[in-house]
Formats: sequence, structure tokens, C-alpha cells
Amino acid sequence: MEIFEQADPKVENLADYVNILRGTYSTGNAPARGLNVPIVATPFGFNYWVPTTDGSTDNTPYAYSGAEARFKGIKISHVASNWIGESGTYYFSADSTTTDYSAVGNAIRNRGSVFSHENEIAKPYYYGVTLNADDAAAPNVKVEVTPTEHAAVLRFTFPAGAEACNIMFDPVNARSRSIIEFNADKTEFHTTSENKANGQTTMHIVGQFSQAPVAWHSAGKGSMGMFQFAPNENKETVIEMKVATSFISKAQAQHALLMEIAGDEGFDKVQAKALKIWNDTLGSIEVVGGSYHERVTFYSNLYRAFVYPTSLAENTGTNEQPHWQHYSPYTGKVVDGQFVYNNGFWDTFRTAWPLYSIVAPEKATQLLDGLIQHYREQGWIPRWIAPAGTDCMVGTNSDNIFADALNRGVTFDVEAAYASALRNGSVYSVNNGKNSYSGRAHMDGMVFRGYVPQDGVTGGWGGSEFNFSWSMEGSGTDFAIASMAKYLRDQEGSESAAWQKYNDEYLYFTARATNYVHLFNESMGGWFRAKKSDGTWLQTDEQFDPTAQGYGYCEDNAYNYAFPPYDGQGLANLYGMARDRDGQTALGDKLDEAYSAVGTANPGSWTGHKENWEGRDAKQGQIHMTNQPAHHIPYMYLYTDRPWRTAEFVRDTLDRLFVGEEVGQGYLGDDDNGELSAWYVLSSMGLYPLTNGNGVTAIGTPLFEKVTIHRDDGHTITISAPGVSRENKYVQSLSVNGVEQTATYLMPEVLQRETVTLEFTMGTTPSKTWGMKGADMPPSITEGTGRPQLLVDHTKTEVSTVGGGGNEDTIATNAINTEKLFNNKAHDANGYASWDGKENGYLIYHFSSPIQISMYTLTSWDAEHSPKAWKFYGSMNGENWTELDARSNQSFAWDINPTNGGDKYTRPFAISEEDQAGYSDYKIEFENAGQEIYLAELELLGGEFAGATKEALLAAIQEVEGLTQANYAPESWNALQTVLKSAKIVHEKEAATHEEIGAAISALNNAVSLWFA
Ligand SMILES: [Ca+2]
Ligand SMILES: [Ca+2]
Ligand SMILES: [Ca+2]
Repeated sequence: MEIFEQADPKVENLADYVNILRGTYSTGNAPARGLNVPIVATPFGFNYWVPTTDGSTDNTPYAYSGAEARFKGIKISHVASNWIGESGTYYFSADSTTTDYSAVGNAIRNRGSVFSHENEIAKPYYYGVTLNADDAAAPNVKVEVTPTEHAAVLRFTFPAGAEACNIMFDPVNARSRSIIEFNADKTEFHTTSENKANGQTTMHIVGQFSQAPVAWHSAGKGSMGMFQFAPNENKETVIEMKVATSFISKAQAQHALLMEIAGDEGFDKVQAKALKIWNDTLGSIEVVGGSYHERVTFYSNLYRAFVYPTSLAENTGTNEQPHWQHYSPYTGKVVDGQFVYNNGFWDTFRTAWPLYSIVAPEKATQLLDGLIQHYREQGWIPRWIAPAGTDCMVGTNSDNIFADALNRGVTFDVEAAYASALRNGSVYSVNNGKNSYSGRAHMDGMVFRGYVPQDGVTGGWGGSEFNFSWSMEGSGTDFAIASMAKYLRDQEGSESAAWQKYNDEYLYFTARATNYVHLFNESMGGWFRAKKSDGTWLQTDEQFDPTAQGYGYCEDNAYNYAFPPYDGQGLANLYGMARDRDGQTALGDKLDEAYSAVGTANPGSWTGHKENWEGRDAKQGQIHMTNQPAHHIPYMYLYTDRPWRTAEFVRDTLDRLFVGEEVGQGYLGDDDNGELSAWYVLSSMGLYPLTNGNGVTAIGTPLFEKVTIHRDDGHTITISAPGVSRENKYVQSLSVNGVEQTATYLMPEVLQRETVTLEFTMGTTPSKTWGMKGADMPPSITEGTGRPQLLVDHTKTEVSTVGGGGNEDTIATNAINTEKLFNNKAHDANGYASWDGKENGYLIYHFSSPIQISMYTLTSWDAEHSPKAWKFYGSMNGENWTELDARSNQSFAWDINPTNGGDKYTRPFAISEEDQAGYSDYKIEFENAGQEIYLAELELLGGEFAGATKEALLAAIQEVEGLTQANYAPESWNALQTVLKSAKIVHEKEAATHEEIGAAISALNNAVSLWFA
């Protein structure tokens, strides 16, 4: 064995740090090391030009090693990911041995040439490989490609004396009517790809050769074949082929070729231009320090983050006066504007989009415009776009993308983006889960319960297996909507109608953002667990295993779903209550326990193994940095009494989990359209978009001595950390534009200044001051140390119409089918309450005991029959009414893509704080007599424990006292008695608050449902 030190290669161009083969040592269901496609393209380009070795799959076309690692050709590709698929494909390859043209029936993907990685150069702007001398098909032939946005040049170099000089072509999955047509002198050809998955249409391909082929052969119409060129006897034969594509027309492909590659420009000139584009793009972040490996990782990851999303826009104008148009995968028409795809937002919202906003806000404007275009064309932004929507993952995380970008100062069509987010959060549509795969699943009930139960609710992605995660993502995306609403409200003059609507939505979605609390179970030190529709837990403590995947958790387990990031203070408080200690300490302990737990790969109820294995291999206890649910977790230490632990686990991840690019690895899990890559780029700069949606940036630990971000709007952010190293990783102090701060976050406006300077002082031991004060923590929804404030509907599902008074909740109304207003369903067959409009419609809800209602919601049945004007009253006695709210000119319609009769739209209406009081009766009276009104649901929202009474507490106490000890295990019985004792103390306390009484009732109910014998 020989051990030697190799000097770092000298790198002149930033683009040459990039290794596009990182992450290609992967196949689908084995542990992945990136699961990446080697993409030669321009940044956020139109076509991918992909060296292909793996003929067995379209989705992961390059196998770094193994039996499939034989060169098949250069593929025009638009692959979204291994899991989503491919469209718009066409292969080109080389052959120097075929003179028997019957061999053209041998598809490229069944061929394959032997090559060595040593004879391969794989860069974003260039790929080239020289096939081995002993290869049977194309010995010593060199194949190269270099891209423009919509075109490329391929170069085939055949050695002197080659038997034949053939360029093979193969539409592979696109054969149906693909045919080669030539112009008169055979220097230009046109063909199509019919690989039209998921809304993609016919791709036109136009090619031009540097010399005319002497012949061409095809196995038949729409089949593979070859172009044949005359070989030189005594010198190399070099054939260049310029290729452009279009999803609009053949003429547009020709137009693109003319615009992007001048007639006299050959391969080398195009390559020089592509190199400059990538040098400029990667030069938006300059790093000083770090090892060669770290710079390769940094720039390779920056490339990876900047190669998605893909653009579908084509310039039908000129270079001087561009006119951007695209084929719409929704309408099938060619329309104006930008359009982007190849993105799954459950992945990319976390890091990739915030990275665009921080580094390239002007590019982000264009990308966001291309994303909003999905809403403009079909009224929804899908969860996964490839290019039309596809049904994958849980939650409408485009909401977070817009909220984060808005709060980071990026300019875009905020009204349309907000409408998209609001629709996701407010509307049950007949479209949910259908063709467009739009909106959130389970909207017919989640809005009213505050969570998606694990039983009796199916139909969203994952069946019912991931219902817990649908709830948790719902909470996080509601936080994003609230963040946007607040921003938009603050742009309005107060008292305007727009201000009032945004304010209602801000308050409502802020409350809904704390719905994660519904799933918090205080038992066993506190866990977020799946719940059933009757409010009990899916599993008893005995059944519950926090290492198990499935049981509601999407792609991960309870450990990795234990730390939702939007309300760190509230989260800490919950753990504090579960553990009877200070919240910051309790959350710190919880995180330490997760990081020090024994790593396992327990699939639980889930069928997949891949993410399990990857997570265990990360060797960070039960925390799985290999997959998205955990990506923010190391930063959650910023909400604890030990914020320095963030530096330890961020640094550990940067140091250990991005290695192996020398053998096609480089990641410890799927990169997922640049998301894991963007995690590395941001984290290595010491920045992280932890509370994703409000534009706040958390501070971790920088990796490089100096980083300079040259934003595309001309701003400059400089981050310096002199002497930083693996040992010297703890932040001691931070000065922001010369001002010292101990806060571990930056407010949104800080990174938007024209010049920003962050100067870190690093140390080898944790600082005693950095991040240690309560006020140093990133902002949270919850303030103080109490339980996060939930807003719940206080109406009962079973309510009689006897009318007025008594100990039961009752209603009085002139509507019919009023039970449909309280059944917690937006949509059920013929399921609406209606007023016939012969007189003003009204409904009085009488509570058995007074409750302070702070907001009410109305859910439309359809836009046409929704109410337009009404007044809302409260009363202490059912006789004297106080007006609490009045509305007019209201609408429940969507301007874009209204769904006839289908959309159930829940709108919140807040009661001003000074008007709120503990009323026993509430009345809504509509003012549009003469018009029929239909409503699907009505809610009266107040604090979680606003209705808690001592009578109810006494009933709960008596229920527990009536239980039989013999039915319980001794420890369950003892725990129950402890809760009972505390409840009795609250009951005897004269001045007990609603919150204390409610918490006692809730603890009793919880104990009874969990601790069965
Ligand atoms: Ca993943
Ligand atoms: Ca209903
Ligand atoms: Ca309800």
C-alpha cells in the first residue's frame, strides 16, 4: 500500500471547482449519496445536457460505478428528480465501428462504451469524455458538449483512420412520431421528442452539422438511427453539431439557435461564453480560506442550487428586445411570461429559495414570477412542478417561499402570490388531490379541527399514513401566510378595507400557526404524536416508539418531528411544562437526548428503508440530517440555554456529511433539487433561514475565514471569521456593521442594506454571553413562558334549536339545515345551511356559560350564494345586543380559475379587542334580504380555555375518581393520581383563571386516554 500526499490542484476558474459528478454514486432505493444528475446547463437553464451511463432508468441517468457505468451518450434532459421523472428527451452518441447499418436497431441505451473517469472532465459549462482504446463501439472517440440557454454544441472527435464516423441518435422514450427531416444540403435537421410526461409537450430539436453527413440511416419512422460522416484517413475527423430545442415550434428552435450561437461561432467560443456565465454566477460568492475539498464542496453545491428550478421560457423576440413566452402545460397554449419547474417545495423552501433571495434577489424576482405563473394559469401553485403539478409530499410550502422572499425585500407580484397562499390555507376545492394536485389535502376538516386525524381521513398524498405531517406542515405554512399578511397590512393605511382584511388574516393565521400544539403530548417527556378524530392519541405510551417512521410521520420519526421551528419560545414552554422545569433547559435536554440517542433504522409502519439507512449513517443519534425534516434542528439550540450546541452540530454536519466527491459521492442523502446543497452554502456562511417565512436569519457558525456576497442588485455582504477552524468553531461575539450583538439572529432588513459587514470572533470553547439571554433568541409567536395560545372554535357539533337559555348550547335561527354549520366539514353532500332570503337571515348561538369570542369564521358553500353584508352582536342575556362587528361588500369568490360551485372558502373576521367580552349569546344578522344565502360552516373562535368552567372541571374530576385501580398498571395509576391532585387544587382555588381550569381539564382527559392498563 502506498500513501502519499497530493498537492491541491491549481484552480483558475471558480467554475472549475465544480464537480458535476458529485452525488451520482446513487440509485433510488439503496442509501443515496446525492441521487444527482450531472447537469451541463446554464444557471436556471432551459435544457440539461446530461452525460448518460445508466440505460436502465431515465430518472438517474448516470451511474458512477458498477455494471451500468458505461457511456451511453449525451442526453437532452428535463429530469425533475429520481422520484418525479423525465420529459423532453433525446440522445446523441458516437460510433466509429458500424458499417453494417442494420446495427442502428441497437438502441443507445442498450449499447454503452467503456471509459475511465480519468478521461472525463465534468463541469457545469463543459463535459467531455474520451472512450477507452479497447471499447468495441467507439474506441478513442471523444464526445463533448457545451451549453447555451436553449442550445448547445456537441463535438465528436474520431481518431485518424477510424473505420466509420457516426453520430447516433435515439429518441428512446419519445418514439411515437419522431422523424428526421433534412434541409436540401443536409446540413440542418429537425426532429421531435414525444416524451411528454406531466404536461410537457412535443419538443422540437433542430441541429446543424459543421459538415454535411454523407448518409443517414434509421430503423424506421420515429426510431433511432445514425448520421454517417466521411472518415479522414490520416487525421482526426471532427464533427461539430449545434442543437437547439423548443417546446413552441420548429421555427422557434431555429430562432433560438440563430440568437444564441452566431454562425461563425464554434465549440470553443461557445464553451468560453458558458465558462464566463458560470464564473460570474459562482463569483456571486467569494470565499477565502477553507480547504480545497471545502471549496469544491461549496462551489459544487452553489452550482447545484443554481441549476434549479428549470425555465420553460423562450425568447420569441430578439436578443436586444426579448419577448419571453412559453408553452403552458396547463392550457396547452403558448402564452407570455416566465415559467419555472422542476421543484418540490417541501424540499426547496427550506434553503434553496432563501439562498436566491439573499444572494441574487433580482434573479429571485424572475424565478418567483415564473413560479407565480402556475397560479395565474390554473389558480393554484402545486406542491411539486414538473412542469405541471404532480402529487407529491405534504403541505403547500410555496407559501413559505413567498413569505420569506417578501420579507427579504425581493420584488414580485405579491398580490398574486398572497392570493395563492391564502387560497391554499383557506379553500377546500373539488380540485384538491385531483388533476392539478393543488392546495392542501384534508382542507374539508383540518381547518375546523386544527389538525388532521390519523383515522377516517384518507385521500391526500401518502394515503392516511402522513396525516400527522399534513397537520404540522399546515401549521408552518399558516405561519407563512400570517407573515405575508402582516407585511401587507403594514403597507396599508389603517382603517382601510384592505387593512382590515389583512389584519383579520394576520390574526387568524398567526393563531393557526400554533395549531402544532394540538399534537403535543406531555407524556414521556413530551412528544408530537398523531391524534385520532375523537381527540385521543393514535398510540398508547406503550405502543409509541419515537424511533419508528410512519404512524403519521412523513419520511421520518418522532425525534425529527419534535422541533417545529416557527415558535421556538412556545416549543420550549411546552417541553418545560412536560418536564416541570425551565423551557430553555427542557428544550436543550430534549435536543441533547435526540442527538445522543442510539441511531437506528426503524421503518415502523413505513415501507421505505432508504431514508432510514441514510439517517442512521449520519451518526448524529436519532437526528437525520440526511433528510429535510431535520435540516433546521441544529439551529433549534438557539432557543435553549446552550446555544453553542448549534455550532457543534452544524460544524459536524459540514465536516462529515458532504464527503466522497472523489468517487461520485458528496452527500449522505438526496440533494433534492439543490436543497441539501443550499443548506451547505448557507450554513457554511454562518446563516440559516430558521423561521422560514418571516425573513429572519439565524446565526450558526461560519466555515470560511471570509465570505463576500456580491448580490446581483449591487449590494455587498461581507462575513469574516478570522482564525475559524474545526476547533475554533464557537462564536464569541458578532459585530454587525460595527455594532456588537449577542442576539443569534438578524432581522430581515439587516441583510438588505447596501453594505453589510458581519465580523465574527471565534473561540475554542463556548462563549458565556453569546446567545445566552432570552432576548437573544430568534423571534417566536409565543411570548412569555406559558402554553402557546391556541384559538379554538367553541361551538358544539350537536346543538339543538330549542332556542335561548338553559345549561345546554342552543341556537335560534330562521335558517334550515343548521347542523351543517357545526359539523366541522366544509364539504359534504348537500351539506349546507341556507336562508331563503325572504327576510334578513339570522342565527343566535347561546353558550351554556359565557365565553369571550375574539373572532368568527364563515365558510362559503359557493361564491354565488355567499353573504355580502352582515352585523355581528353579543349579548349577556339574549335580549340586549351590542354590535361587535359590521361588514359590507364582502366576497367569497376567486378571480382566478373560479371552480363552479366547488370552492369552500373559510374567511376570518376579527372582533376588535375593546369589543371583546364574555357574552353568553352571539348573533349574526345578514343584510341581504331577497337573496338566498348558503353557508358550509360557522365558527366562534376564542382562547383554548376561554370556556373552561369549574363545573366542567368537577365533572372531569368525578370521572377520574370513578375509575377502578385494578384496571391500571401501578405507574399509570400513580401518574393519574398526581394529575387528579393538581386538578383538585385548581378546583378549590377561588381565583383560578380560565387557562388554569382548562389546563387541568385537559391534563385529566389526556391522562385518562393515555394510561390504560
Ligand atoms: Ca429528501
Ligand atoms: Ca359543514
Ligand atoms: Ca366547529
